[in-house]
Amino acid sequence: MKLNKIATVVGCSLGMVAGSVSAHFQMIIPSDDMVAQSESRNVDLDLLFWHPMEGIGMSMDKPARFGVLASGNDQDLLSSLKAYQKKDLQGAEFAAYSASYTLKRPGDHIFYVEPKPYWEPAEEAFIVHYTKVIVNAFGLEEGWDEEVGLKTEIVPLTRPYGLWSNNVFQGVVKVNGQPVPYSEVEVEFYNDKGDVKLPADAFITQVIKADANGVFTYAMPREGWWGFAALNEDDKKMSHEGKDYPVEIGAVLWVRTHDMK
Ligand SMILES: [Cu+2]
Repeated sequence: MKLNKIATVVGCSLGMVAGSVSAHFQMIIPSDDMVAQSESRNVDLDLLFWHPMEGIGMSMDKPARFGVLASGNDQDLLSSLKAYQKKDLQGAEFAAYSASYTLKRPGDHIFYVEPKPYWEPAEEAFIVHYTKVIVNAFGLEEGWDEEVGLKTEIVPLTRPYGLWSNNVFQGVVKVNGQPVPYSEVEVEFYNDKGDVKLPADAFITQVIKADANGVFTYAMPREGWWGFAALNEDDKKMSHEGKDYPVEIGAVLWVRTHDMK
């Protein structure tokens, strides 16, 4: 536990050297984003707290909530989580979680996680990233635009699977169910193989803003997993060692693009 905490601080100071202290992303990466009738019904989910483009790991605690919304049913999956150690691109190990889920019915499955508040010493703030990913089961394209009802949430306006590289993706940023005008959205590619060359630090995290209706737009330039993190400050503060600090609430959504071959 203590070692993990030290490793976390080291991980984030590395991020600071690279100039991207804020680019933490909660992640839920499924083994498949579209499961056909002919495929295995099993989906493996990887839960990480990471700097996805730089491949810098951080350790995460067991989440406060983890579940799936499908066909109008909200199912608690917290007890299915298994802790494991995930190696980052530098070869350091960090606490992560995985889960396995068997798809039973056709339709869209919205997997979501609410992590425990993470104290970030470098920012003197708590971070809570409410994170979603959508898996389509057996071709029935229904449910991807449902709201889970998280404190903050990106609701997709573009169907979040079956996306080509270079497609434009749009979503609306909500806090307490209401769109947030001009909300800041950070975008990162999950550079899991470490093969993306970064000409300057500004390429690590793309920064965009939602419009007056809370709608953001981004075109994803290559195949793989892309994370969108809409960041806002909670109206409540949290206490750390007797002092109150701000809480960054992030609405994170992961989508996968595929190259046209
Ligand atoms: Cu970090």
